[in-house]
Amino acid sequence: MIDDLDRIEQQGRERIASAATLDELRGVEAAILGKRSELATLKKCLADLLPDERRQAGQALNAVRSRLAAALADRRHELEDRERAERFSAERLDLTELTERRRRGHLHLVTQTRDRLEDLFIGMGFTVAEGPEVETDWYNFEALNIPPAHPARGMWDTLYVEHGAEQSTLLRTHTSPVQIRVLQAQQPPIYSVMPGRVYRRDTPDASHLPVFHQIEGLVVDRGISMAHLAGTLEAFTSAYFGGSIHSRLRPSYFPFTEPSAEYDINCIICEGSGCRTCGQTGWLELGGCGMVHPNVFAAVGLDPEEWTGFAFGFGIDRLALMRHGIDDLRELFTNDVRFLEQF
Ligand code: FA5
Repeated sequence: MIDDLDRIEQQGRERIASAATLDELRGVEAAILGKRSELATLKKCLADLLPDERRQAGQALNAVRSRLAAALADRRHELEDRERAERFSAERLDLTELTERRRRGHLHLVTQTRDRLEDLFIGMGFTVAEGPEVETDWYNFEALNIPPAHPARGMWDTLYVEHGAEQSTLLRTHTSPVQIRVLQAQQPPIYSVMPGRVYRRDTPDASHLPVFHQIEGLVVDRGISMAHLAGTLEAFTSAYFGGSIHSRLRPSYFPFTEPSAEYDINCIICEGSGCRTCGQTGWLELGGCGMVHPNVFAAVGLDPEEWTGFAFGFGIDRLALMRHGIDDLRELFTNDVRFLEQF
């Protein structure tokens, strides 16, 4: 039996050493220490031996069993360490390599333009305010001197939200309702710009999108005149476009300003000769403006005899277009990375 035990231990150690994975090792363990192993069979034979022999053989058998169990445990630790190391190296992420190889993203051109416009107006002494994109009819129209059924409502093809009374809640069609919110929240003097996203049922083309961005401007103080408006727009134009661009104010109509004007610049795509971006006119309309209408002051309880002001609303997307010589607004939102990464 002792010879058998030596052989079993020898063979057992060889099998343990050659197990290459934890799964294989579990198989080896069952084969050398399990119920059907040679050791288990030998243990059953102990009963046939004389008591002295049985004790000796039993001790020898238990010693082999525990040495094999120890060898199994050592090998298990070795294999666990090796498998863990292999898993770590397979899952390893070299972050330094990642930042070198993959280029980092950056802000979208429209966001960059909005930030730039904010900086520019802050530099001119304005503060920045924001308002909600889902608005009530009162803020978007009524408080701006556009009562229900007023023909001027046709200037903004409106998207309504199913909330409250019919047509009482809408996606704001311009940033002008934020003028009202600013006028309600603070006392003049006010020098504020209000950027944000706006919505209209406009069919997309080279210069129109159904979802676009505007930046509203509002100045309310004593003794503000149209000359202040023209001077501010002039200063803005050269700060934003840098000298080479000419602008004009064209008489227009907005219910919330009187007098009103359109602010146009000469189209930089065709340099004034006419193209699809400027609708063959040579000029691109960037915004509306004018002197705040007395009815707007009345809606927020300000005395129009005491306070005067001007307001403007520019299309941020069109400003981005003209500054970077892009000929189609839709390019901004097809999100082709090859296009966007140029800016
Ligand atoms: C307005 O929205 C007025 N609230 C502007 C205003 C504010 C006037 C304060 C007076 C005082 P208008 O609908 O013209 O006006 O739009 C202003 C600008 O938004 C346009 O000149 C244009 O630059 C931009 N814009 C208008 N519609 C679109 C569109 N569908 N896609 C992209 N830009 C647009």
